[in-house]
Amino acid sequence: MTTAPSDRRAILKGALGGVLCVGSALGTPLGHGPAMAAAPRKIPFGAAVRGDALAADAAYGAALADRCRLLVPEGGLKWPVLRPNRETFDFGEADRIAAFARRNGLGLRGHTLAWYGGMPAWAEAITSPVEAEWVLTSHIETVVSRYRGFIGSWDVVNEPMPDNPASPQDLRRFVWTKTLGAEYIPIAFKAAHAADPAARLVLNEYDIEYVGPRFAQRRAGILAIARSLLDRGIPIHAIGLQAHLFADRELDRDGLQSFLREIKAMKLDVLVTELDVIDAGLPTDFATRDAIVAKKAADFLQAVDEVTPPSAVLTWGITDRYTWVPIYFTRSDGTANRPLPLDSDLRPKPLMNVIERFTGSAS
Ligand code: 9MR
Repeated sequence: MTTAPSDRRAILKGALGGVLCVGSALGTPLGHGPAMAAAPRKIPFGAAVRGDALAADAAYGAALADRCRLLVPEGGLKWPVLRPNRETFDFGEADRIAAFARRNGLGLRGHTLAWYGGMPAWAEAITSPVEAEWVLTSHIETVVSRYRGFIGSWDVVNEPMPDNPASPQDLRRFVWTKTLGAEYIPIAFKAAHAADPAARLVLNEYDIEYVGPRFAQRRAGILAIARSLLDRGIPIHAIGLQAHLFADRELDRDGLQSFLREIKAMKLDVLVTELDVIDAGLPTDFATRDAIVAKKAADFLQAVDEVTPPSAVLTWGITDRYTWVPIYFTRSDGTANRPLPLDSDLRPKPLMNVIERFTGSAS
């Protein structure tokens, strides 16, 4: 759930007569000189959650409830889970996660409405533009309106850029671009807005924070999409930085920050939506590895924060017990990956401390 800019302002407790002042989350204390000390700000911290693990593993649920202010289903709202066939919507897993969030007083984000990943074969087989627009918009209408008023923000379009875009206008080839071209993006945002006018609508992307032409092109592509939506008066509220960080890749601080300045100039929010640190190339020793992982995340968060404090920070999982990373990035030494804030025994690692300090959730 994203927060309005006003909610992102930290309350600064004035030492002078206990006066309460409201000031920028990062900025200098307002007003009265050295006596004012900045209290920690509050940025909602959340994590992606797996429905099967939640059902089977009580300690995992307790860790999520204890550490998070919001959750996002890691798979429960994706097309292959919701749409086993054209006629059916299966909300079982998403509803169980929503019920868990409600029981524990947590917010929920929605992920995702239009994404190439794992589209069911029946949908991928659509060739008619008219049918494609109907299937896409009716899906969005049904899913978004089911959680209207509870899911506060949606990753409407996820990963629109190809890995190596030929130009900023290049888009990933899958059923919606094959049938509707670039127009699938405004169609999706308009449908999401119609289904829940209060929901914050997010364009979510990965691999935009590194040095090199491929990453610069991906940043330019995301900016072009956002600009085009705004120019047409189509609602978009935020850019999601997935932030699947590679521990051994160099961040392009300048490139990332000028990208963020453009987003800020468009008056869009920024969220960190899927933070984790891929440790496949790091030393075996846990303490060394965990320290490098934490430092990479801290460097990234600070670079973002210097331009625009994110309205939420979510990690893609809470514990190394349940992470997507080994699907693609297993370690050659045979030890398990350690990309997330809690280890596989649910003990906090230095990454947890970095996030708690950054979001103010430790205080
Ligand atoms: O972590 C998710 C993994 O469990 C799924 O198998 C996979 C396919 O649905 O998606 C993973 O999540 C991805 C997310 O939806 C989009 N950004 C990249 C994430 C990691 O691959």
